[in-house]
Amino acid sequence: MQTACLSDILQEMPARSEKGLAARVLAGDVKAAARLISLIEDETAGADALKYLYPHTGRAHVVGVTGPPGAGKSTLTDALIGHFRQKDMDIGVIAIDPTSALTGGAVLGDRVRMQRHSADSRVFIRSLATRGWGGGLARAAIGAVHVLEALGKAVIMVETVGSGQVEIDIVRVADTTVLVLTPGSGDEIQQMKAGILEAADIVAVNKADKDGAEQLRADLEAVLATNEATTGGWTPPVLLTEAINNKGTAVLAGAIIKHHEYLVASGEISRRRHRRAKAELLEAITGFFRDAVSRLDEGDLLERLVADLLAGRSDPGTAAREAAGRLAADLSNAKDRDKDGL
Ligand SMILES: Nc1nc2c(ncn2[C@@H]2O[C@H](COP(=O)(O)OP(=O)(O)OP(=O)(O)O)[C@@H](O)[C@H]2O)c(=O)[nH]1
Ligand SMILES: [Mg+2]
Repeated sequence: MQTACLSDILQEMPARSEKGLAARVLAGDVKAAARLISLIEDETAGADALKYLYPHTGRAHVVGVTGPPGAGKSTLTDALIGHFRQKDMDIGVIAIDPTSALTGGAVLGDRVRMQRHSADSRVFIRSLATRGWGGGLARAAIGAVHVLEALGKAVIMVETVGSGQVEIDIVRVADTTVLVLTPGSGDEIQQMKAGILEAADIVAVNKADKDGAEQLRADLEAVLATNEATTGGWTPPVLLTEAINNKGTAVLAGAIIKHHEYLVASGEISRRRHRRAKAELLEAITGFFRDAVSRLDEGDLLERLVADLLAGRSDPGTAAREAAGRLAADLSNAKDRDKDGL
């Protein structure tokens, strides 16, 4: 009994400090934001702080910048920061690379390429490396976006390396998705047709200083023209850029702002926010169950059910129903604890 009380107290402690952290983020404290993103990244905590921040989110324009490795996403993002800063906008950047947790290399590259703005207090740049792909990464990315929204950023850019599902997950977070391609990637257009290209609101053909940029633009425009019906009133522009020479980047920045205006005027922004909230909710629900399932192994229930199976006293379906009943009870207890804590 005593240990249970102690563990309850220990559980409540981070909740209290996270409320303080949330208050500091809302007051514009950059260090608190960085600390909170670290908590979310480590998946150790942070959920409580997000609870306090959530009512203050949803005002930023979230821009996803995605594309194959080395396409120039970071260099382009760096140029875009410059243009948005000229319009006096506060900027947040989250650079995500699912492989960087292993190599550490790309994160360093992103930092170096965006360091031009590191001294600007109104630009917040953060690399995010999480252990897993898929759900965990998407959850951390959405969490980090919320922190920067609460911090008061007007534009939040999320850079992700194109890699199938992760990329699609991140696209669901963004209001505007910029796909960065380079000459030489023409063969991939057919493959992309079914996936990421359909999610692109703006396509940047970067490294336009190289051969084949015009051809790639023509090919992409041809493909995108056939997608028009699915994109409503917006046909994704295909823009030539040379990020290293800062060419075409002002036009790209303009297109991003124009797309936001289109989203607001057409009401499409509400549909996208609805989609985002739904994806986030489903992810949170899945997280609840995943955590609860992993805790099953801690008690003796699972072993007893396995013993029943082996002894022929039960079958997997019946045993699973019993385990699910226990999970439901656990979740409902957790809910009661939350209520008491408020
Ligand atoms: N020739 C040429 N090189 C460019 C251009 N833009 C970027 N680069 C170079 O391409 C390389 C990759 O640029 P990054 O901005 O790091 O590309 P990235 O897409 O962020 O790369 P990852 O995050 O590693 O996937 C760097 O060496 C850049 O200098 C461009 O317009 N033309
Ligand atoms: Mg990069």
